[in-house]
Amino acid sequence: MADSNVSFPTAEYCVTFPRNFLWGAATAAYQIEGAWNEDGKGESIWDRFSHTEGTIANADTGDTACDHYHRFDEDIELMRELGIKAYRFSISWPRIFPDGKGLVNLAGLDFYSRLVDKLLSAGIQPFATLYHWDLPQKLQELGGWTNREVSSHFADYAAVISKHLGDRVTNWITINEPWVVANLGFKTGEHAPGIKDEKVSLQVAHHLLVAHGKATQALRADHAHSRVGIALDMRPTTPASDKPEDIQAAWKTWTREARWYMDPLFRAYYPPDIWTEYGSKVPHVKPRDMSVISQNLDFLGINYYTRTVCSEKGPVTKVEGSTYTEMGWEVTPDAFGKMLIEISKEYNLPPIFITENGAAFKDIVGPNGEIEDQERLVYLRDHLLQVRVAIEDGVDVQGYFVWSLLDNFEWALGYDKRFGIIRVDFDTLKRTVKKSGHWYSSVIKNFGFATEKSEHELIALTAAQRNDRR
Ligand code: IFM
Repeated sequence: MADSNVSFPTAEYCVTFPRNFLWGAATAAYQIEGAWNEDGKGESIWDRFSHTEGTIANADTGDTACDHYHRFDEDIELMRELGIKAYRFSISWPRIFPDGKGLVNLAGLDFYSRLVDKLLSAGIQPFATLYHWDLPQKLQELGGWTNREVSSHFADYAAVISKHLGDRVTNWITINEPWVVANLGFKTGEHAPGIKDEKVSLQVAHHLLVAHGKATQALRADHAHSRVGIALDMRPTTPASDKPEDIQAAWKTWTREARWYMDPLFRAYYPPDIWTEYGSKVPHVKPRDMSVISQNLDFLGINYYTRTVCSEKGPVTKVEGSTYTEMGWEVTPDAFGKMLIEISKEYNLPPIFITENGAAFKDIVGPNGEIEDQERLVYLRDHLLQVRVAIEDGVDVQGYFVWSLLDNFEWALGYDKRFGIIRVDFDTLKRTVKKSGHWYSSVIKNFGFATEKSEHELIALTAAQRNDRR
């Protein structure tokens, strides 16, 4: 790999992380693998959805994506060269069970077995996610997540995966972003399977939590040393003003999106205030469900991208003076650090991994093919700084996974939104490490990074960090 061409600002401060902090990168099966119908894989709801006209920008599909299925050796080699210590990937359920249940597809298991072996031989710890949204289409035909039975099929799938990979994989994430699955898949319909019904979405959210609980038990059954967590997308909310109505709007949004999952997982109940407000839309909960959902976790995965500013009239989409990513998401690192500190005080949490954090920006390819994605670099740096601040404040953050290793299929938005620290040319499938990737590599090697002496950063730095002066 070519030498890093990262130039640092004139450094006044060095932000250093604990030596055992785990530096990772994340992806998901449907977004990168391609090979949608190869080697016995079944159809997923995302195959079906993306093959349906009018669902995805530019009519993009995940049919080929980054072709990681055939190029995983190259991708792992790139990670090894960058010094990445952990890789969070997801397993495609229909690659293992083409019908969602019943017969196992050995070729699918073999793919993930080879992937894990290759990771371990490169010195990279695998973090496997069992569900990153690609439900087998055959299960959708039985009602998908609206059908409680699917949570039992998920546990059976978890057991098979644990049996075959549990000798080599220790860290598991059951479900990625249940709020997104329930809301974009079943309330707004922007995601597969494209249903628009709030009551249904609340039942789906409950079934996802039950599925998480059952899968946790299944993963631990064969391998007592398994470490299990869930990845929650968390958008802290800020009231648009001091008006009580705006403050209440912010609290309600936070409750619907975050506490609706945090409370069942860590307190064994749904938030009573919003439960009452949902009225007849609340999910049907069976007597033992809350104890299945709330069993101890080994870690909490947090996916963070932005905050939401709330007013009584709804979310504020443009905040004066703020910068925004290509997703239209406000860049808000301070809200990240603050949220980590606040939730750690509010809940009795296990260790935290930042299981996703990153940004989509337009990449400009230079004359020699280089990608100077300074905006992404700054985004990552400022968010990592907040992770460090939270650690200093006593929050037990043990690792960080950049989203994403590769540019990939950004769901309903197709390939236009690039999140990778490695560029993928979707015509040739050539990979090129971006400036942010070289920078991240240097962070890993140096256990931290130099930062400019800006007022913003100085305010953020805690007293102890200030003593880390070079
Ligand atoms: O690409 C997604 C990922 O699949 C889940 N978390 C958010 C990312 C960016 O939108």
